Amino acid sequence: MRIDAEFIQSHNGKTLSDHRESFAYLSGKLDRKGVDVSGFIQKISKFQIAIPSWALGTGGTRFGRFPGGGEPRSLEEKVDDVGLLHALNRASGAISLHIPWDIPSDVDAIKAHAASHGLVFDAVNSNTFQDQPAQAHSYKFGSLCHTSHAVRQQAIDHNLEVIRHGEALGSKSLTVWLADGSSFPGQMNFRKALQRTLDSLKEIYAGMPEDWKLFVEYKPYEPYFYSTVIQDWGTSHLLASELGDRAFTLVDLGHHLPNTNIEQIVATLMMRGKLGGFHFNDSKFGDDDLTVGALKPYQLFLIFNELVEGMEDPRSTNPSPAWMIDASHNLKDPLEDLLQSVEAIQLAYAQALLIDRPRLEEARESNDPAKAQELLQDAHRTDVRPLIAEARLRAGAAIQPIEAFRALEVRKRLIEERGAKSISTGL
Ligand SMILES: [Mn+2]
Repeated sequence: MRIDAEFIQSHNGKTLSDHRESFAYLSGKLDRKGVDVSGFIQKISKFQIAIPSWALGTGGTRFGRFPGGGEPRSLEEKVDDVGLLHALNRASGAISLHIPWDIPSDVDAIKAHAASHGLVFDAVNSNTFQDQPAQAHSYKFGSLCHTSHAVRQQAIDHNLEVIRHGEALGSKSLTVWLADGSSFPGQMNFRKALQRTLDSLKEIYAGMPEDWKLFVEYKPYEPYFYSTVIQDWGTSHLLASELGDRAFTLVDLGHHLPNTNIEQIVATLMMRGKLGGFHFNDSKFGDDDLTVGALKPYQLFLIFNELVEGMEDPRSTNPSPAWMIDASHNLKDPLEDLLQSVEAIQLAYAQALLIDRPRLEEARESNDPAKAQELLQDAHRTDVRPLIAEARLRAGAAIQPIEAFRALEVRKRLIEERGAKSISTGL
């Protein structure tokens, strides 16, 4: 199904006067503070967040999965779902595919299909964390780090194949996340495993087109529980630095031990010009993959404070990072969850844009932590929702995406179209 512009317009009509009132109040306030409100809204509109193909179905835990029905049954339908989101918010104009789950049977057709929704293909993701039915060797004891050359070669070849699929689709980057690790002390020779991983990544890097980037993701534990080969940002940064200029670290918010200062990691990577990509989600305990901003919106804001500082600094050598949601939806409708996630990202970004940077720098230089906190929290406590809604309105999207999604009974219609038992590939 598709959402037509007329429906969105008429739905917007219901809340338009309310919206106008709150937008006028906020923009008047910001005007008086010297904020260029129009430029601000343009920045928000430009900020596009990729949706991963695996987040469109109901996620599971290791104990069970409770699908809600109407899940996309094919790559075409996954593109359709991202198209629905993009029609509602005009902020999710890219889809990130996972190979082998999403190998297109007809590349030109799927490209045209995506373009008809206004979508492009973001980073492609390889999978060496599961064995596929026709596969010669098992990844039970690792992939790029494996003790056996044949297993490593199979994993390298898979990544090269993913690059070829991505090239055909117009992607410009490959994200590598490895499950490689160990569950028992003594099981793995750390030095050899890391060296073999670096050597394997070198072959993948050499197989990338000149204009491609390689993103190296890290994670401290899970699925193995004693060690992971790429455990933290330092290890990822080491690998990316050894690989070359087109290799970068990718930060996934859920891939940190509790209380890690992620914003400081972001700042460090941006200082080095090595922050390549970002996976958004939220968590209480570990890699919980919850809705962005559901638990720690202030932390998300502090992270965006560093991102904005890095992005707006004219001396920064860091390329614009690739933004993606990486979450799993066990309880909510995946599409509603994604709409909430995109909005949470936009809110944190907008609040970070509002920080009075010259005054913040002044407070820092004069060692005034109370003033610095006042300035940060003044931005964070500003209700910027009318600005995000205005950005959507100007782009032809819904003032209230979830309300529109529900008014149109999207899920009911998807279930009618695809069935109550349709299951999407995913995590
Ligand atoms: Mn991730």
